[in-house]
Amino acid sequence: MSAKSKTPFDAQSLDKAQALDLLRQMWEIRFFEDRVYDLLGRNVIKGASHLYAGEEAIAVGAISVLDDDDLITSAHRGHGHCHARGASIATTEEAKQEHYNKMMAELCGRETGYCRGRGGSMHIADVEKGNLGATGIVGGNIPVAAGAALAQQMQDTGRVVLCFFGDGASQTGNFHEALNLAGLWQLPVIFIVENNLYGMSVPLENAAAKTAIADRACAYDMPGVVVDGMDVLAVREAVGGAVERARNGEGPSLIECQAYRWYGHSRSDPRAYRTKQEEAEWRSRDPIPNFAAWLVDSGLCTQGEIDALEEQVEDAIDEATEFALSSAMPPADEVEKFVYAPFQWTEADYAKERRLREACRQGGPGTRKVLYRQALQEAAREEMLRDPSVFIMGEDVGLYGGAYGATRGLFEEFGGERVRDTPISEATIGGAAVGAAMSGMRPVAEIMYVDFTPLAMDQIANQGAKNRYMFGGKTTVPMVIRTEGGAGRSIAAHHSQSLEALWTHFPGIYVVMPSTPFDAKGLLKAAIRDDNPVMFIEHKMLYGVQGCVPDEDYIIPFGVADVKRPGSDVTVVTYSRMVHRSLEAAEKLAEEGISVEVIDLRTLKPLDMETIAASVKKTGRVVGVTEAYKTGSFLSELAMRIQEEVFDWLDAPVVRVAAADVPVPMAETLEDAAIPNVEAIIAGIRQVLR
Ligand SMILES: Cc1ncc(C[n+]2csc(CCOP(=O)(O)OP(=O)(O)O)c2C)c(N)n1
Repeated sequence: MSAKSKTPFDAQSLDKAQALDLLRQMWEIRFFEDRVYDLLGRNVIKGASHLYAGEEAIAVGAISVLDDDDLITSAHRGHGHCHARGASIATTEEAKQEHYNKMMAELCGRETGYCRGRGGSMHIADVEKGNLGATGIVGGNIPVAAGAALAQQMQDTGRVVLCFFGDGASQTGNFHEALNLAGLWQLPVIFIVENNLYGMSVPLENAAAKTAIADRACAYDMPGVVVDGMDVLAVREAVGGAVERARNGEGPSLIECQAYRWYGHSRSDPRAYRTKQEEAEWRSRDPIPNFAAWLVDSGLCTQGEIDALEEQVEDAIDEATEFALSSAMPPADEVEKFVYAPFQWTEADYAKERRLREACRQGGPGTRKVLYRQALQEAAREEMLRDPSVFIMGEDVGLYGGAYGATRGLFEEFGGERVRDTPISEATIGGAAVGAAMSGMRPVAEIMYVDFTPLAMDQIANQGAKNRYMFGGKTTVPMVIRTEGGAGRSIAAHHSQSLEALWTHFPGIYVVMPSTPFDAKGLLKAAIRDDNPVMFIEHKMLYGVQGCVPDEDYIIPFGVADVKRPGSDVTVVTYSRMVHRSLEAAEKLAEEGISVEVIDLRTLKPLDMETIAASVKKTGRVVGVTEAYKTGSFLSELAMRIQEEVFDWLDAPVVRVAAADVPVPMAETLEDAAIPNVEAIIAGIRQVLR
C-alpha cells in the first residue's frame, strides 16, 4: 500500500471541497474542449484533435481516486485524462493555471507546452506527473500500461496504473494480449473502456461480435463492470473499488464506462452516422449540469457557488489561451533535440574497450574463450547482479533458457520474478517493456526471431522509440529487445530473415548486431546500461562460435566499428555473420596479393562513419556485405552515406553484396543460393576492383 493511499470512496464520503473540485475539473475540460474546437475552426490549432467533451465524468471520476504518484496511460482522445491527472495533483491556483497553460500551449504546438510542441493533441503527456502519455495508435497504450503496472509490482511501490482507451481499441489484439498478461500476472492496472458507442463512424455492434466489453474480463481472470460514464460519482465509486483491489495485490479490473462524445470523431466529422435524436437524448444526460444540480439539491452547495465556479473556470481557460498564443514556437534548429537520451560513455570507457579488444585479439593473460551464447548469458547475468532493475522477459526464456540458449541458467539463478516466461504475445512483450522502462525498470525483452518483431513493431517503434521525443524529452525508455535473425538452419522464410533495415529506419532506437563473443558481451552490457531503446539482433549461426572475452568488466560504447582486418586495396563494410564470410574472402584474396580491409560495424545505429570514411580515404573502393534482402537493405543507406560524405575519395561505385530478393527458402541448395557466400563476396570485391 502506498503510504499516501486514500481511503475507499463512495458518494457519501465526498465533502464539499472534493465535490466542487470534481465539478470544476469537468467544467475545465468542457471549456477547454469548446475553446479547442473554436481554435481548430479558425486554424489556430493545426492538425487533428479528438475532443473529450461529453466524457468528462470518466476521466475526472476515475482519476479522483488516484494517489499523486499513481500512473495513467491515455489515448488519442486524451485531453480529459491529461487535464484530470494534472488538475488533481496541482494544489495551488498557480499550479492549476500552469497546468492549463501547458496543455493549451501543447495543443498550439508551442515550446512552453508539456511536450515542447513535439506531441500536440494526440500525444499529450506530463510524464513527470505520472501521465505516461497518449498514443495515436488505437490500442497502443494498453500493453504499455501492463508494463508500467509490472514495474510497480516488481518494485513493490503500491502504485496503480489507470489505462484509458475506447470501445474501438477493445477490438485490437493489444487489448486481448495485454489483458491476458495483466490477468496472468495479477498486475495492478485498471483498464477503463470509454464506450462512446462508435469507433470513428462505425457503431460498436458492427465492430464487435459481442458488444458487452466488460464481459470479456472473465476470460482474463479479472472483474468486469459496466458503469454509467455520464455519472462522475458512479465512475469514482467503481474505479475506487478497483484501485483498492489493485493496491491490495488482488490484480487488474476492467471497467466499461458508457458515455457519448458531444462532437464528431474529430472536427471534420459531419456525424452522418448519428441521429439528431440520439444526440439530444445523450445531451440531456450531460454529466456537468446534472452533477451541479445534484450538488445543489443535496444541499452541498448553493447555485450561487456553482455560478461563480463556472465563471472562474472560463477565466482560467481564457488565460491559458492567451498564454499559449503568446508563447514561442519551438525553434526549428532544435528539431532533432530529444530523439535520443544522451550517451553516458566516458573517454575512459572508449579507451578501455580499445585496450581489451586488442588483448582479446592476442588472446593473452586476462582473457578466456567462451561461446557467443555464453558471452550473452554472462552479459545479462553480470548486469542483473549489478542492477536490480534489470530483468528478462520473453517466450521460453525461463527454464528452457531461450530458443538458442542465450538465457540459460539465469532462471535458476534469479528466479521467475526476474526471468519471466511470457505468453506468445509479441506486441505485449514489446509494449510491456516500454511501460516498464518508462517506470524505473530496465527490461531485456526477448523476441524469439527477428521475423516476429513486426508483430511488435507498433509497440517498439511507435511507442518505445518515439515516446521520449513525443513527450518533449521528459522520459527515457531504457529497454533492450534481444532477438536473433539470419539464415543457415533450413527453417525457411518465417525464421531466417535479416530485418535490421526495418529497425534502422525509425528514429529513437539503436540497432546492434554483434559478430563475436567479445562484441556480443560488451555490446549487450552497454545496451542494458543505455537509456535508449535498443534492438539487439544476434545471429542464429553464431551462438556456437567461440572467441575471447576479457576477465575484466567492460562495455562497448555504441557507434564504434571494429576493423576486424586491416587492408589497403578495398574496404568491406559488413556486420553479424557476414563478418566471418568476409574475413574468409579477404584471406583468400590475400593469396593473390589483394589487400582487403574488413570493417565490422557492430552497431548499425549509431553508425561509425568516421571509421568507414577513414578506410575509404585509404582504399577508394567499398563493398557492402549483408545477409538482408538487397532491396531496401541497410547497405543502400550505407552507400548513400558514403557518397554524401566521401564521394571525392571513391575510385569506383560502391558495390552491394546482399541476399536475393526472395523469401528465404528451406531447401539447403536454395537457402545457400539466397544469401551471400564467400564466392559472392569475392566476386563483389573483384567487381569494385575492375
Ligand atoms: C491502429 C489504428 N487504427 C486506426 C486508427 C484511426 N482511428 C483513430 S481513432 C479511431 C477510432 C477509435 O475508436 P475508439 O477506440 O472507440 O475511441 P474513440 O475515438 O471513440 O474515443 C480510428 C479508427 C488509428 N489511429 N490507429
